[in-house]
Amino acid sequence: SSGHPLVDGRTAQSPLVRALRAGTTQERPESTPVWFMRQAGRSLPEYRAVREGTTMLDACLRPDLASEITLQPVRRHRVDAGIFFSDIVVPLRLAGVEVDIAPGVGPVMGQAYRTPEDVARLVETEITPEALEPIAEAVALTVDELGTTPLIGFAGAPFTLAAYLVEGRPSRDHLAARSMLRGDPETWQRLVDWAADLTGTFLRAQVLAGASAAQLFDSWAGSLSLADYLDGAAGASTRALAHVADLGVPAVHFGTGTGHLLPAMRDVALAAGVRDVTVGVDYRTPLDEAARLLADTPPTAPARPRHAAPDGAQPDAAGAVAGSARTGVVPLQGNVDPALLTAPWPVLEAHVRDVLARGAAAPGHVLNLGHGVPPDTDPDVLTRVVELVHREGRAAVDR
Ligand code: 1CP
Repeated sequence: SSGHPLVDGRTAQSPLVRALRAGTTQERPESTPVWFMRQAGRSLPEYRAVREGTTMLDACLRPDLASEITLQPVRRHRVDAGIFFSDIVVPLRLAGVEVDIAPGVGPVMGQAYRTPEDVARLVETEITPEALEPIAEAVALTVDELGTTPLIGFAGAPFTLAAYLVEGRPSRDHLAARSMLRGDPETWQRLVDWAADLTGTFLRAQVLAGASAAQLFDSWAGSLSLADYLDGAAGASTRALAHVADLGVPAVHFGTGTGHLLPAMRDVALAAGVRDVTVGVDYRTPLDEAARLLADTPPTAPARPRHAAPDGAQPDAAGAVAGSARTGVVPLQGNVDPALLTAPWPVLEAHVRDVLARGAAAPGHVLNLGHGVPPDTDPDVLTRVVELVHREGRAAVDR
């Protein structure tokens, strides 16, 4: 293999990349692509076996392990994409910030960053190019193995990262973070701008090393009102995505509980100069309703692509973006309810068919869960969902 898989054409015709580009090409792939957030991890016995004796963050920084864990669900389920095995707090660790992932809990910081002085010290840290080497090496190993299957690189959005930093650990309502956002907007802005560059650097390293798409996870953005999102999170997320906009990869912007934020999340990515924007939708908002919400709230600023198409696939990219900007509807990713993975198969099957039917309302659809795979999921159920989607997606196109 040589060069970047998207640029040298290896992944450009994959169902995933074509679905993510369908907003500008207006061409759906013949079968609906499917992958699962948190497809690697505790639901897989082979994951538990290779992770044994290694902490989560150490596993993320060992290229052989990170690559193997990324490939496991692709081999097992035949999903249409790998998602790089890492975590949204890895760039913090790479910058030397004290952070651990506590089993069964999630990211725990060495301290909570709550005062202007805390934040002033934090923003002095940065990622050196050498610190990114294990990430680039793991991605390169992985895309060599994946061949024509695209790898999705990802990073946490500044708000979600800042929520962990200010709270110091996982929280439900993110009260301390929201208090800083409104109570000390200057310190807050310093924090999220720093987080944007940190997480953007991490994402860019993955794309440069061979990821064919980028996903920004703003998992906790749903705890913000639209006004707080626009004032305290959107600008920093645009700043993060601007780190990859010139590279020409499609981007997915995902959050949970974000029914009220979907148009704003689309606009954040368009404002960064990302040409192919997909919005990730959680299980609470049916996809046809999400498409309607996006259509009813067209982008506020005209989309202006900053770059040429990397593979010459879209000669009329600027005009196509203007088209999608006019209607406001972009491809959607989602949104099978993870709770139904443990329901009787006929219930899950009917739900997946319903999600596929509603996904037809968007110019492109990537089937996924509305949030991550729960750790107690039977992996055979996931394989069965992949088989169903591939069968049904094809039939839907044939109709
Ligand atoms: O020991 C273990 O097995 C740790 C469990 C685990 C795993 C497998 C954590 C801790 N992170 C991960 C990997 C991970 N994290 C991936 C891997 C790739 C894949 O999807 O297969 C990804 C994409 C993430 C991203 C991530 N980490 C997010 C965004 C996605 C989401 O689920 O919303 C968030 C919020 C985190 C923080 C985090 N890391 C780990 C946990 C349990 C959490 C959530 C904690 C909380 O509830 O606040």
